[in-house]
Amino acid sequence: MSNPSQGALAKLTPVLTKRWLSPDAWKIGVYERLDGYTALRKAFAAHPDELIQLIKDSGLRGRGGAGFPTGMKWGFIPQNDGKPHYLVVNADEGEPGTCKDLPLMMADPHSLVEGIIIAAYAIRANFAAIYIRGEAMHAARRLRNAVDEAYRRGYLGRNILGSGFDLDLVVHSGAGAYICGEETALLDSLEGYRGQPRLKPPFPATHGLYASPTVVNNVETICSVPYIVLGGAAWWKTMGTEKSPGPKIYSISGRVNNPGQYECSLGVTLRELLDLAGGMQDGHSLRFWTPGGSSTPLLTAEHLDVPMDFESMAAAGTMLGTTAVQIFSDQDCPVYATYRWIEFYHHESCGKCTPCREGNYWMARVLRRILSGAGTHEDLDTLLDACDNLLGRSFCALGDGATSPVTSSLKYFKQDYLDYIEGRKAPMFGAGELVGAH
Ligand code: L3W
Ligand code: SF4
Repeated sequence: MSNPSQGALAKLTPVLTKRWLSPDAWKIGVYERLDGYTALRKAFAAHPDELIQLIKDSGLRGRGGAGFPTGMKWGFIPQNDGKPHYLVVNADEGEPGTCKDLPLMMADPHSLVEGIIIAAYAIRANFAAIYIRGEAMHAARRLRNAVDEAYRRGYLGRNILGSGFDLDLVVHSGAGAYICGEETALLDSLEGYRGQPRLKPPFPATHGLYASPTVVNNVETICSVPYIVLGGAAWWKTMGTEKSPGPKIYSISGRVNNPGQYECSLGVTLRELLDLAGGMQDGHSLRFWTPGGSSTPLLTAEHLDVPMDFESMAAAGTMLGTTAVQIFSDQDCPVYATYRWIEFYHHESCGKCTPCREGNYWMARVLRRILSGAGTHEDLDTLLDACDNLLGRSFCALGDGATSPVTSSLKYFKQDYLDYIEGRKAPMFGAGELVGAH
């Protein structure tokens, strides 16, 4: 294992992660001693519109995968419309490889609570909810504890800190469905219905929870807000790139020595992240990787020096996504990895639209046939044809995302597919196991 170089360490920008090494920072007394809830007091001294403008000026972009400008989203909420407004935090972190919101909520739950109060004040919402994935019971318990503490200290409830502003906050656990990370499926689930995506437009900004104006933001997005309030938009923009400003938590998993979360300015490269993560494991060399979860097209060792910001990743033919950097080596098979991801999409497809429901079913079967040594050259065309029928034709982003591993692995690793088809590679499954492909 190699230690990170001084150059790599200098790439760390601990902003959202700065309290992670402080013992008990999740308790409200410790959080307050570490500057907690000072941003809230500063925010209450400002007009809500000034806060929306501040977030616009900071250039903060959504940290859930799409990178939509946060201030613009807040600005969409109609004012003086006589309707209730809602803030919903998407804590349904489920994108394969993504592990940044859960550690953030475990280590520093009050930064989320504080960000929620400020955001709700800015958009004039008196009710907020955190929708957390069902499996994360430990994080839900920690959040509920933080919410109780905040009520007891007067940061939640009626007339918060004498501001005249009221806010109630609930923590709602989902039931473990990936699709409920899609914002409109999440809203349906929160309303008590089966979680399935709604047609967009209208967007949640005008027709969200209970058909009222609603902001849905990712955990990391909302946790960024108190720091921007304290440090200002100009300070925030000293990190990152012109169009992708600020710090970002990159979660690194796979064939590295020190997997984990590394907070760096947007635009850090994979080479620098690998250095921070202690390098590749002994005996492994980089073969392929995801920049932001399995819904973002694979990259290869050619892309070690591409800046990991929204624009540069798009120019490289992929997406920044959730910055879930999954590292695969020369000992990993891109065809098998693709199969496992498609099995995941097939399992998690909500079944509402035909391209995704049927497309993922058939792609999983075809991939398994190839891996069992019974594939044909036509199977590669069938896979691409299925992707053509999914991309842009699915009802929501899950179907689009499922095409990413297939098209990108065929782009970079077609020879691996041919090796199975032409018998140069030993099958992964016996022919009898094909029956299990459903
Ligand atoms: C008002 C308009 N609001 C857009 C809002 C919209 C949403 C945000 C982004 O998918 C991606 C996906 C995953 N008026 C608006 C408007 N908005 N136009 O802006 O919208 P959109 O449609 O670009 O993205 P999305 O549907 O939120 C997110 C990718 O992220 N991803 C993430 C997966 C992560 C999870 C998880 O861990 N829970 O699911 C990874 O790559 O594939 O492409 O708020 O309402 N005119
Ligand atoms: Fe459901 Fe898949 Fe269609 Fe999305 S794309 S609505 S997950 S079936």
